[in-house]
Amino acid sequence: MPTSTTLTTNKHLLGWVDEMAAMCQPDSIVFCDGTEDERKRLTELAVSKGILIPLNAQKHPGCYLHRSNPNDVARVEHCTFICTPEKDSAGPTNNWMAPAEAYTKLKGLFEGSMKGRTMYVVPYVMGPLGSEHSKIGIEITDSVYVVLNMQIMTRMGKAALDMLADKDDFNRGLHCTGDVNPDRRYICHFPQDNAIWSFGSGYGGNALLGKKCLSLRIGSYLGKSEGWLAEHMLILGVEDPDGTKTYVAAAFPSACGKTNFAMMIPPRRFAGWRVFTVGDDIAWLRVGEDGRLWAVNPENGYFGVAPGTNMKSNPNAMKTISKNTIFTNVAVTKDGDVWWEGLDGEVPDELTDWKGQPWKKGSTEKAAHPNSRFTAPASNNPILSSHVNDPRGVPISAIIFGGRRSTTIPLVMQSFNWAHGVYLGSTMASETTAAATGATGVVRRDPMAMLPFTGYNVADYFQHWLNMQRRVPYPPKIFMVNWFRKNAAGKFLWPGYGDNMRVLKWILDRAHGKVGAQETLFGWVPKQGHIDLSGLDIPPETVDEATNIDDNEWKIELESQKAFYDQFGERMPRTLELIRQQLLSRLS
Ligand code: GTP
Ligand code: SPV
Ligand code: MN
Repeated sequence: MPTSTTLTTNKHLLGWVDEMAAMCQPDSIVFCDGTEDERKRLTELAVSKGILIPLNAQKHPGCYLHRSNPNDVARVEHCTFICTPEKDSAGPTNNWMAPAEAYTKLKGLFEGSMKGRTMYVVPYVMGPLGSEHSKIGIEITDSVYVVLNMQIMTRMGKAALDMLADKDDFNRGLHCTGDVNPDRRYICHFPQDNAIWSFGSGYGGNALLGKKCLSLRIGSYLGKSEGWLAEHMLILGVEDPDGTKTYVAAAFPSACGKTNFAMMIPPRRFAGWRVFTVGDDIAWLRVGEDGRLWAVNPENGYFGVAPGTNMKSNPNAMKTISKNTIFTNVAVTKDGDVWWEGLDGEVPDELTDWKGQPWKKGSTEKAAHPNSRFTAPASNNPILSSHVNDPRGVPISAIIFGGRRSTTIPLVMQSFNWAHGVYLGSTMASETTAAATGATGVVRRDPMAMLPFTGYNVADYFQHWLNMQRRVPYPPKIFMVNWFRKNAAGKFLWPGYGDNMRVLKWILDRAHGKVGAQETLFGWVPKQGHIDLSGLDIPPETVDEATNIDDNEWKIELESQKAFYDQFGERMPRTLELIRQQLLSRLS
């Protein structure tokens, strides 16, 4: 079936769509224009097919529930491949397949895969419209759910085609839900071809190709060659009572607090302070003409974790998801409203769980899947920064790395310098979460929160980070935080959420050179009294425990970092291993 559309005459695009259609053999092809009319039509179609379930229109106007296949509820790292000619280009932390082998294998799966289905062609832009730094992608998909999510998460439709004009410079993304068989699930990246082929999953980062696949894996590869950074970072702005705005970017692994931090409301003690969200998951960082590092959020919406979101932990998220939101794998109340573990109020006596089964209070099963999510437009966010569409982005004064660690890592620490900051990021570790399939709660190294998202050899990525210092005359200061340290009884020591403002305030003061700090063997930490604890109803000893640095724990930590570095062999930058050795030698 030869392709026709009135939306574009781009020969490269039309030729490629023809080629993909010849392989996938859909019944029909639909080019998406991104209009409200189209959204309504596709939503109605999805409802008629049971792909979307309308929610209580009084409580959640314009909102829908989607239940995914229970075997398809998170990113699948073991099925995610970087396909480069040389295995070494992907490095030891990525799954690798030779491009020819991957294309052959996946052609076998895509062949005839859209028979009886519609092929949607989804043009989208990651980054502000019209910006020379934005990236254009075309995602071909057989999933209406994917189209509707892409419309929220990206600048999608005609605007993207207009921006592309007749150029050949776009990411070619091919996605088919297939039969959702976990044994035939592949997320393959071809950095040299600027292409992504994803088969067998309809979920999140596996299927919304603009997000992790293009903006991070392909993005990081492009960043390496073009001199910028694609990072798994939130971006936020803080305005102090005098009106001065400071921007920070923070990398926390999946389900470790980015959305919450990006939407934070400062505690009452911080009257006159305001936080603004620029982004909650991805940052593209470039050197500005002024020699500072500037950050852009390539996304246009939030694909956020539902469990734990409530009016106390994240009121701005609750407002953001109050309308025009797609919920995936949450539970439903009797009156058709959403529910998840950690939502405000009493646990309802009866629910329909994420699989669509009856659920009773007291059940040992979770009602909502731990990785259940909301897809909400950024424009719903009451504290959205006015700079989200600014092609320059915002200037970054501090970079924060943070993992989920119940021991060892203190509440906050500042690096001695850029290289030491890169070392801190490179050795970051975190307990695994439900955002990816596999065991949860296992501590693993997750450098810069990018372990699953670096599209090339992580040793080269470290070198790229080190090299950035020469490109950035006025670099941000680098910090490490840990909101997740626990006491012996397994209880979080730090209250977290809005109270993280207290730590952020110290970070801002340090970035502006306003306060001194205490030197430790491993980094700068706040002096006694420099973290404002007034109005916080936890004993000071608890905070001491959260900020404590235990030499014995650190000795184990530093020694265990070696095995992680060693796997990179000769490619590993010596600078970072020398910093590790120096820290270790100062201990003994
Ligand atoms: P991805 O979208 O997967 O990249 O996750 P994220 O980094 O945006 O994580 P998010 O903010 O959605 O938080 C994930 C989980 O961590 C939720 O269950 C939160 O309730 C919890 N969480 C977030 N911030 C804090 C905090 O400061 N302290 C504690 N104890 N938990 C937190
Ligand atoms: C993450 O896992 O870091 C996410 C969700 O942000 S997903 O889009 O599935 O990657
Ligand atoms: Mn994420």
